[in-house]
Amino acid sequence: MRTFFNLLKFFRRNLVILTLFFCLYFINVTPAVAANLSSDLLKQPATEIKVSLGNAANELKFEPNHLEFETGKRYNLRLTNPSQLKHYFTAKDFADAIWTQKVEAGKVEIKGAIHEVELKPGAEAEWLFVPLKSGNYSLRCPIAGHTEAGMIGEIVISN
Ligand SMILES: [Cu+2]
Repeated sequence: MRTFFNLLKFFRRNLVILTLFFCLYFINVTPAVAANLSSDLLKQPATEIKVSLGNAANELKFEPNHLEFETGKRYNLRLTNPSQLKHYFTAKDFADAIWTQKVEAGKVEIKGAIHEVELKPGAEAEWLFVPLKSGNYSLRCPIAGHTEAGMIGEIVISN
């Protein structure tokens, strides 16, 4: 019983420090995951998946509008816009469930978290990422009238 009280006293005295360690642990999860991924997974070739934002006939839809990914695999999502309209690839919850290595467009590479990609007419972009969290996520183009016209999609991440 005395040991228990001593332990309790120890915890109370060190609560601030313990809390701090706990916080640091969570803050460090993403960089730790990234470090693990970069060591071996990023050397693997990425599975290529193509998605067209709109089409040559200017129909307001994603082609395909259903995407499937698996956690722990590396993907290269190739986005194209063959239409004469500007479109967005917006999937915020999906973006939170993946680790983005980079987004490449033209001669530019953007590293770090990405939540939304805008493609002007004729534009192309490559999104390299590794899904981390399984779930069903929604995709849409938030330009006025586009979501309403059916420019929506579903993204499934499975384990
Ligand atoms: Cu659109």
